[in-house]
Amino acid sequence: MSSYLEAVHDRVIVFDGAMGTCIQSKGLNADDFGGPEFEGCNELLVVTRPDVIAEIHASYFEVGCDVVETDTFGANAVPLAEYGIADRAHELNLAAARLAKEVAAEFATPDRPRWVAGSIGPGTKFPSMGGIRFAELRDIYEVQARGLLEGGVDLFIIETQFDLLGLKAAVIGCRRAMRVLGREIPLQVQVTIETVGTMLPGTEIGAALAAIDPLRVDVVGLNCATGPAEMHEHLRYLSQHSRMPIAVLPNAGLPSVVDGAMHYDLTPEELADFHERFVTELGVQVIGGCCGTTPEHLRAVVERCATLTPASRSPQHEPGATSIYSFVPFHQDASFLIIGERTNANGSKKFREAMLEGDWDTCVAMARDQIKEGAHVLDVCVDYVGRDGTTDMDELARRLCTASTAPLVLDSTEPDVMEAGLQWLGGRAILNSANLEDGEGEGSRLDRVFKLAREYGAAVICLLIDEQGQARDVEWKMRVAHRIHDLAVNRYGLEPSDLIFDALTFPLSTGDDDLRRDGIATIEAIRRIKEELPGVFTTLGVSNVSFGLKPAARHVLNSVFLHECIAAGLDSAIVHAGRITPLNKIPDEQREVCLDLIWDRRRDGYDPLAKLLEIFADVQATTIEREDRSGWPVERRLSQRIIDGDRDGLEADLDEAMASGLTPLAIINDILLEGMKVVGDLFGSGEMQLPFVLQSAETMKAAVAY
Ligand code: THG
Repeated sequence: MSSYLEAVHDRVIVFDGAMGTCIQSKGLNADDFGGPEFEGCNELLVVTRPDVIAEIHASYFEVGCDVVETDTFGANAVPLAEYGIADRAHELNLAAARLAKEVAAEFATPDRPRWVAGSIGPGTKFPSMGGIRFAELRDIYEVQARGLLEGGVDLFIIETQFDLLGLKAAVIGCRRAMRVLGREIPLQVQVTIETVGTMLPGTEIGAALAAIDPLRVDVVGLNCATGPAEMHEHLRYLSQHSRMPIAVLPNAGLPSVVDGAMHYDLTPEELADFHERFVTELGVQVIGGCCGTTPEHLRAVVERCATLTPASRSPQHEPGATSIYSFVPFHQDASFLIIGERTNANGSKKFREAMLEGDWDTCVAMARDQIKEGAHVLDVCVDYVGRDGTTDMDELARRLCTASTAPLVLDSTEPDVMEAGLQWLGGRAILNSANLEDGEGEGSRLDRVFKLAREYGAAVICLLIDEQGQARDVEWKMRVAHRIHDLAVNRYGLEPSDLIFDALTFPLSTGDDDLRRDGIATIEAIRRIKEELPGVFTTLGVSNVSFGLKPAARHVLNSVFLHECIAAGLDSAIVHAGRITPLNKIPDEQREVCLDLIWDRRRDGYDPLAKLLEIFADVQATTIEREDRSGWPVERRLSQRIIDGDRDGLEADLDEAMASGLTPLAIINDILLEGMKVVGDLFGSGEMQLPFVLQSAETMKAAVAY
């Protein structure tokens, strides 16, 4: 283990305070930056005024800080390009790291080491919003990380991250740099929670933790945006749930503007008060300061906190998936994890046709409808013969990464298609699926999917298929399950809770004698997987069981089969959420016949399958209607459209309003703007996230244009 991580486990570690606001207080001029065109580019100072930066580092070591951060927060090609010096990223990181290491060497003694953290900021582009592509950003971070590593930094601090996708690009970029240079150092990752209580796109702390945990970084934490008071609740969450040590580097309070300049009010003693509580009550192990904190702040923090003993924690790690908004645990207390099946080019004609036409709005609307119907997670499959799946996945995932509040299951036979999706998802996705169809060698499907899962921090659905095909009986299913589990854990370093086993079922609807007992084998396998492989989860594509039957019979058989599987321990299922019927709503006769079919209770003169077909001979499927708004006054329909961001049919409603005598201006001012006001309130109170506000704004724009 690195000496830094050993120290983190032994005692409280104190980082330095602000770099940026300290530089500002030095009153530097254009010449100090190397010319007026470079003024404000703090990262250049490591070559133009290394004395100033060295002095700041020294001022923090002098007051007793253990770690200083390099002056490289914005030293990657994206922010540097704003000064026309993107090509100097490597040079500046190398110089900054060497400079900080020289200062650290002056202070370090054999029993008092001092460390240098290579600072990696978020840059100025937002990959989740399409401002820059994941792969480009990852490669840019790799260059920065190589410079820092070559300059000798002791750890990376990926900080002030407001977009989980950018954070992931930074982590993967650092890992690639470490692999190339053959030197492993710890990764400390810190996100920024705004005063509204989420990260900038609306990311909750639980979502951030669930995305970061499977990246297997060494320390997780918070910095910037607010003072320590506003961080308390988020730190409490980390304290209760994070398996990693926790870092907190707050600003010196919320900034205010005094005489046209940012001003931070928190005094050194106040900062020390907060840190003392964070350490002794929440078990925080790494502390320091961000904007507005000075050596005087850190002196007080060191004096008060350096010798404290952090409270001991017993964090409850919860396995799950996450969108960039909120966390969904795999284990659902009162339900099963509902995976929506409709966003599938093979499983829905409507979805397939929309995809083939490039009608992505319809694809996205189908995703959102499933969430309204109760899906917790969405299965997304674009596989279609003759299409380039990576392009289709790219188009779809770039939209769903912000438009879907639910996390995604990337369903494809092609690992490249999965990766095209992963490159848009800042949260934690599930890969569907790995199996042993083509063995376990290098480059096999299982090998590629498990490597993607490790690199991007995804979970994996594992199908019980081996070189001989889909496992039919229980013993075969269990052999495959154990084999995949052992490979995942021992060879790929995945954890049991990263794995979701799919025991697979053949249709019970064919009448084929060979398949009659397949439902039983599936249920028994679910029970044994939960028993023999502790920590793993289970899932099932339930609708497969009823292929070929008419819709009404399918809904009932699917619902009854799902119920039997859940009773055996099934954690999740891929279903049409709106079509699952609770058992008590299914008439007894239908339920009994489905149970007889599932458990293969044929008797002389009684075949449950024949009986099922007979019962449903003239039953039509009931469809669940969308809320009927036709009775609403047109004013109410229009303002609701703005709130929902629903453009489908907008023009007809506008025509109707104008025909009723309302002027366009009155419609805008009295109806549409009322809707926007509601949107504003929902956003302000945190109930609506930014991308949905944008949808509403787009609808508003379309209405005004019309
Ligand atoms: N296990 C795992 N993944 C899977 C499956 C599985 N992914 C795909 C599939 N099986 C689960 N998804 C579906 C999606 C739709 C249907 C069945 C399974 C379905 N669709 C209707 C039909 O085809 O009749 C609706 C058609 C329409 O609306 O056009 O039944 O087992 N891991």
